[in-house]
Amino acid sequence: MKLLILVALFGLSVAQHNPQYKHGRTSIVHLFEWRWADIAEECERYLAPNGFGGIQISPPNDHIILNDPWRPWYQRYQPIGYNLCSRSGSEAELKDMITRCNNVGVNIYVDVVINHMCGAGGGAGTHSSCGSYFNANNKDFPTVPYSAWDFNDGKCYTGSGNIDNYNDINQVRNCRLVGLLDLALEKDYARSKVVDFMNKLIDLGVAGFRVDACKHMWPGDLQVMYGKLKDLNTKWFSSGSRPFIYQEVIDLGGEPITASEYTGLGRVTEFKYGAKLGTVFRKWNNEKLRYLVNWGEGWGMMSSGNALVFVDNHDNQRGHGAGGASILTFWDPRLYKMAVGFMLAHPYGVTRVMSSFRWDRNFVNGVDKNDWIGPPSYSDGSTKPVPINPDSTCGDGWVCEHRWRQIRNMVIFRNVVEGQQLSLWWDNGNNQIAFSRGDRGFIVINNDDWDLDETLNTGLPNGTYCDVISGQKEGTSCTGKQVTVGGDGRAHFKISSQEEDPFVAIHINTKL
Ligand code: AAO
Repeated sequence: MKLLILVALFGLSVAQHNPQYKHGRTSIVHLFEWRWADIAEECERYLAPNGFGGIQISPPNDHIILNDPWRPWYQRYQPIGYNLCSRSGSEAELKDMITRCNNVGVNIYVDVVINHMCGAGGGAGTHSSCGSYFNANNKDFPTVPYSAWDFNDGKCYTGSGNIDNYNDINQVRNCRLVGLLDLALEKDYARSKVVDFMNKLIDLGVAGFRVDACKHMWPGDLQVMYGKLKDLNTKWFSSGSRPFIYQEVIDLGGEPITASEYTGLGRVTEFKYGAKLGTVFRKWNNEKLRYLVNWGEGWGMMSSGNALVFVDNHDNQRGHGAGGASILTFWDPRLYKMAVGFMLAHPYGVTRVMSSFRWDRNFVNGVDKNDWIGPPSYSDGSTKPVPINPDSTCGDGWVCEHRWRQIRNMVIFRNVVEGQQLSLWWDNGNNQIAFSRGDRGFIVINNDDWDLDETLNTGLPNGTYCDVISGQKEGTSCTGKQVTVGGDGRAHFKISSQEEDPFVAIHINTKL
């Protein structure tokens, strides 16, 4: 009996680590600030045909509207209530999007902001995305409803009421993160409101949640709330499927709160991944690609089964959150494509690809004064649609990294090699590396300042393969480089250090 209970508990906790992907897909794309109507289209016309597993969407609930600065992206991290009208669209549009994406096998993961409501200085009025009245001065959020009872201030002992010291666990969890009104989630009432909100989304068909600011919530409170979540909607998921949970905890070391306090509850965002990978690809601190031979746990990261990984996210691509200057983004496209390619080829973690919008950066003493700028918008503040150009890139300031050939093709590569061991590692002792994923895929990267010219064991069956970085297989022909693998599994690779993309990737589905 005891054993049965243990198995049941273990099964439950493991289930919350499972992305519940459909059709053997393996990656999430964060469509940061996209409108629901555009996401629905993108699922049908692009994400499903190209094997994307799911989408992280921006917070869908009622949020503050700010004028100073004008409509910053981060207003969506200041909830006013849990009604589902946001900068990305109405509840009807959200529902239509979730349905259409599920129907083509693409999961939706919702970024949920449950630690807090708007900033203490948010004022009073109806300046919210649903147009609902609130009063931040007396902590009145009538649509939930929350009142002063539901907030933590009585338990915070800093003079400012804010988190002043990350070395004090109580401050981090009971005080206000950058002045945001901090919910008292040890109370059944507040918990029930959060659970109702998340369960409503589950009913609509979402597959799970990116839980914002988990460092600032007590793991025990989260455990109770996660335990009250419904199973996923059986219209699209097999019965008994638990919602996927990945928690935002920034743990770069050096603070008393660690990611490991949360890994029993679900996955955790591994922030060391992008910070260290950026350092390696930039060759800072004498780092070399060859050191990636034991990438993952060997680099002091959490175990693969607990990790949600990414090269950059919506915060650290613009100097918010953490990670620092090493973070690679679309602003450094050549290194970025290589780093994302490496991430998608490597078996560690559940992978998330970023899809951004461009903004006018304005660096003053190394700090971007325009880090607040919101998505491409009309003068009334409403978000612009994502137009698709004839060459399949996006217009109007939408970067769409997920549509870059090199990145999209590596998302497919990851699906093809799923479950295969990393093997046949090769390096030149410096910044040229290669490895296979069993007998299904092989990648070679040259980040040295000289050419790579090597014959390597690929582990693949003999034949001619099409490189998915310089081009791809189209019908029976190849628009990129061709690689000939002999009966002994060996193939010759030549990658000039001057190439636009100095890496090559082949997999069994690109055999010509
Ligand atoms: C806005 C304004 C504020 C204003 C506030 C209220 O910018 O000036 O006071 O409204 O009116 C986003 C924006 C915020 C914005 C907020 C609300 O980023 O600028 O505030 O919406 O609109 C911490 C949290 C982490 C959080 C991150 C930004 O732990 O959870 O800050 N990320 C999430 C979201 C994010 C969002 C929120 C949370 C809030 O992804 O988009 O904020 O919903 C240390 C700690 C980290 C801490 C960072 C940053 O990191 O470890 O936990 O993250 O500091 O404060 C080295 C260290 C590293 C350290 C880092 C930075 O790298 O190794 O550990 O330095 O010091």
